Amino acid sequence: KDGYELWLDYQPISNPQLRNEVSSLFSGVYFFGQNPTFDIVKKELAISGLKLVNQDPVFRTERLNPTKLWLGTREQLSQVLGLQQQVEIQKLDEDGYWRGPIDFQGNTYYAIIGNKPVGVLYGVFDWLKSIQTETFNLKSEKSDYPKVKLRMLNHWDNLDRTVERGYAGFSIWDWHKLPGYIDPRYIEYARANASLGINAVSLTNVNANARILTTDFMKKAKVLADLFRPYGIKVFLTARFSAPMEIGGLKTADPLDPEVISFWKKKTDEMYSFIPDFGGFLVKANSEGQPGPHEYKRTHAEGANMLADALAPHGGILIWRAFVYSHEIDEDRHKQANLEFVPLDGKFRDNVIIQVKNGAIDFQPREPFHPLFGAVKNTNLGMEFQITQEYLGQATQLVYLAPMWKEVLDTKTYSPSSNSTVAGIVDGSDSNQKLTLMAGVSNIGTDRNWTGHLMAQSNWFAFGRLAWDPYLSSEEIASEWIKMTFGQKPDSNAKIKEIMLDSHEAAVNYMTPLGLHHIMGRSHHYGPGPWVEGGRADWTSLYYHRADSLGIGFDRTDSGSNALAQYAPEIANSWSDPTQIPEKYLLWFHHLPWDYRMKSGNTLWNEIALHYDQGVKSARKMKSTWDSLEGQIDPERFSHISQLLAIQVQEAEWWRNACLLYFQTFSNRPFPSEIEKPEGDLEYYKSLDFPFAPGIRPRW
Ligand code: BDP
Repeated sequence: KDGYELWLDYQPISNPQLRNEVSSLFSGVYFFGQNPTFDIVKKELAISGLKLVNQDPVFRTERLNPTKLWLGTREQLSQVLGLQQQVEIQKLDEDGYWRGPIDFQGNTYYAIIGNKPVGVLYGVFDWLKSIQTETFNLKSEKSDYPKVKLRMLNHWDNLDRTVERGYAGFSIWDWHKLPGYIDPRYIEYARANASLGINAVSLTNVNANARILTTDFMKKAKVLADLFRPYGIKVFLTARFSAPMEIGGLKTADPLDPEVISFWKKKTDEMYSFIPDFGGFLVKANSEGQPGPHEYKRTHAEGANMLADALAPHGGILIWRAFVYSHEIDEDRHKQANLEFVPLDGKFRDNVIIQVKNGAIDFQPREPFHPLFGAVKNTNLGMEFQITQEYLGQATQLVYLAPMWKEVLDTKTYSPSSNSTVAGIVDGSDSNQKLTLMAGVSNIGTDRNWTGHLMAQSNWFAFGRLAWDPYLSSEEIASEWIKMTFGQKPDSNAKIKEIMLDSHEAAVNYMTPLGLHHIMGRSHHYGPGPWVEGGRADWTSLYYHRADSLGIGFDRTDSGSNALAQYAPEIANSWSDPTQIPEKYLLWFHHLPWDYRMKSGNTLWNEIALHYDQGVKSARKMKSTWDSLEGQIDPERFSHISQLLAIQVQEAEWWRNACLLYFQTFSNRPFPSEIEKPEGDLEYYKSLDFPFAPGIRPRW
């Protein structure tokens, strides 16, 4: 067991009643129509039938008895469904499904019905999941539909197969061998995504290479789009704003220049000639050196709308990232996206989505939600999470990210209405936006187990589940994943779940407790680097922690950068008060004295130290809990995870020791007595060098 099968490693059912029921359903399968998606469903039934109940499905050509399992769209089944039921199913949106028993002419059939073929595929995956998790009930009905329209993976994959911030090997897109060679992984990848309801993928890095828009590369992308289509997955590509100059021979990329407009129109038309259902472009502009409309004194809206207009006749979507900040602007980086985008609210075309990271800085272990959520009211906003663990231990650490994402999704924004939450804005229920998006920066690569750390598969899974339904709990998602990955073993599963649910808080504690942020090693972001200084200020740690002899933290209240004013008054007011702000965000918004009294009664210095130490203790507990499972988990996966947890414990100690020794040079206070003495001194930790840390941007 090396993890290649992901959560689709259908393990034999032991429960005899369930086995009989499932066997019986597999013994008579009838499809009410034919299409490429149903061919995929058939394949999935063949794989799962054999593995779950050791039986090949029997596909019948006659609809009536002895068929048992009926599959089709609502329209295809209209003759056997009551009117009321058809209406109910229709309400489930275009990607929704219904499954349950249907009585027809004296017999009962089990039916899986979608509004479209892909709904049937989603319904079948959900049904198979209910079998894997032993929750299937032959007699009960279940219906579901995705709350978010575009459920999307963003690959940061370069055309040379390196992956920016990738920790699981190289890119799975073998551009060199495409279009001629189809790697079987492409299919496994599509299958895994479809099993979660992921319906869009952007194949290339946001730090884009214009070459992807050349005819040769369009032919390559077409092969992937054709493969993914029956799985309900649309392909997007990243568009480099300067492409008109790089591959179009123009002297400018000014979005208002007629030749530039015509370049993009022609390129887009050409793209659609290869991929008729092409999703659209994803653009990073005027951010971290990427070209954009500002070079021509044009706004983000002018840049985005020009591309959106090229896509609109084909039904395409333009996704424009809000991750913009510049060190030339003397303004807290936290504020820059709102300063740019709030004045443009309402100026973007209907087919534009602004893709906003979950927090205003950059995928930190814990960030308060991005203030664009709630501040912008007439623009489509999409969420961008990072599945790859750039700032969260990369591929050596087990950090289950659902609790972090949920914390953001569940937060109240108090705007547009007093009950609004981030999830409600993202899924449109609070914002009324029709075009909704949740994107996740992928953690997938060529490693056999796809994600480097086997447990990081749970983050791909959790992202997909939350994009489908942002109101699911981290715990239920973990339970599903564990059962589907490790099988039905109540004792060990409870322990794995405990490890997963503790892991995010553990990492926050040993990396960036109490609102500290961006204190990782320079450029690779691996390990601690609170001392990083020099060069561009907003890429140093000192810019963010602001430790000095008086205290620590970034003052973002009205006595400081006043970033807090970008939130609704309910938040700004209470978070401006250090006694009211949740302590987990304290130093994000406040610079406080080392002897500041925390709610626990400890001084701030002692509290910081105890949080770091608690992080180490939690990591050790995760390791010992895992090790107690020896013999209950297959040896290959047991050892893989056990070894990585040993590294995680060392890294947690390293983080604690390095950060505390460094901050102590400012606080000038002793460690609380219970803290272990660090192994090395500060100079030792500062001297550590990682020239080959994975996932580094080649040019940084
Ligand atoms: C940062 C990464 C950088 C990405 C950038 C982005 O360090 O590699 O290019 O985000 O999101 O987190 O564009």
